[in-house]
Amino acid sequence: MTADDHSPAQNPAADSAFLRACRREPVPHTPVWFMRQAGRSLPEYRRVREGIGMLDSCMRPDLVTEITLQPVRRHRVDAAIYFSDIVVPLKAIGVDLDIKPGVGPVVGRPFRTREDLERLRPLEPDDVAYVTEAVGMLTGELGATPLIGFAGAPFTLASYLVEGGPSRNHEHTKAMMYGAPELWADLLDRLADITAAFLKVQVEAGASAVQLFDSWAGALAPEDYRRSVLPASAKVFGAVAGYGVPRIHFGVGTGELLGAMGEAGADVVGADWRVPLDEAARRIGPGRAVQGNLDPAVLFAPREAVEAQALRVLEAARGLPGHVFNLGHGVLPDTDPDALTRLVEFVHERTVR
Ligand code: 1CP
Repeated sequence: MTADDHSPAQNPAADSAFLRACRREPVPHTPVWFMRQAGRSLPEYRRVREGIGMLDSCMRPDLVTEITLQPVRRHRVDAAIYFSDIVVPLKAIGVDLDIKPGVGPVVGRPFRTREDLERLRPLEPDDVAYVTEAVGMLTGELGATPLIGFAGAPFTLASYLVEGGPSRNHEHTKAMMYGAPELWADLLDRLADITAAFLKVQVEAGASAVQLFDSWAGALAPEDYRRSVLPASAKVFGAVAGYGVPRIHFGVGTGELLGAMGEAGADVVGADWRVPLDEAARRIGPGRAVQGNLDPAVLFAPREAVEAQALRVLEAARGLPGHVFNLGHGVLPDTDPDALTRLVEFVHERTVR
């Protein structure tokens, strides 16, 4: 698809509340979707995944389509997010990794030296033909509901590759960033190209927006983020700028980084629950919409408490020229699905214009 294919005449989702909010246009109601809405808490998800490995399920367009649609059917969210994982493009170019149940991505041989970079070849669309097929099936089914494509940001992907798996302190990653800055820059640059190629596949197949997950960027001091990470993320956003689809940038614990993240080139910047949205918008700067930011743990409280906290988010966002309601991080696995459905209804009812 080209930029023209994403025009209102070509894309039935172009006039949706979600895309309008991303473009900072007036909306009929505040749009809402949830990070990690696909999978996680839904019994119908567990049923279709039974006996099928996570990465295997990401390569089956029929399963991807079904799992992506499940939360749209059940919760009536304003956008679908493509069911996949941030390590799928790395697997697709032959990196020896797996997603272990209850753990997350685990890399066979962690990346520590220059020779390791040779294991990162460019991503070609044919490497992920199943993505093109699944996005095509999905846009047909979704009609006026937009589909969000996504990828992991270079820093967050690098953390999995260098540590070899999930990490609390990112110590090997930071050791490379501080101790071997040229190797680090080359690693992030390669990851930026792979990430950009992966997002392009999704947009060209019909995704209406993209989100770059830099989940672990909040582990960095602002100066280090600016010098050692921002250039690679900016390269990704630049590479997909020409399609005219909204680009969303998100990380956890990024209160001190929001200004820098706002400069990386996204149209929408997400914030977690630690910063009120009005303050987040001030830090992000003008010309960007904001996404967020209900604490996902709030959903474990009684309905009245969830609604009170959701209202706090809506109050903080009042008057901002573009707000996409979301959680401040992904849906927690034990969340009651009905609490999510009720929250979607509540946000819609409270914000009807
Ligand atoms: O949003 C959705 O519903 C689509 C599905 C999706 C997304 C957007 C999955 C499925 N993964 C992701 C992104 C992702 N994966 C991120 C960024 C978002 C975030 O911060 O939550 C990250 C950091 C990962 C890495 C990952 N994959 C983890 C986290 C591990 C850690 O470091 O703490 C885990 C547990 C996975 C596995 C995974 N990804 C997705 C699912 C459904 C699962 C569980 C797989 C299983 O065992 O069945």
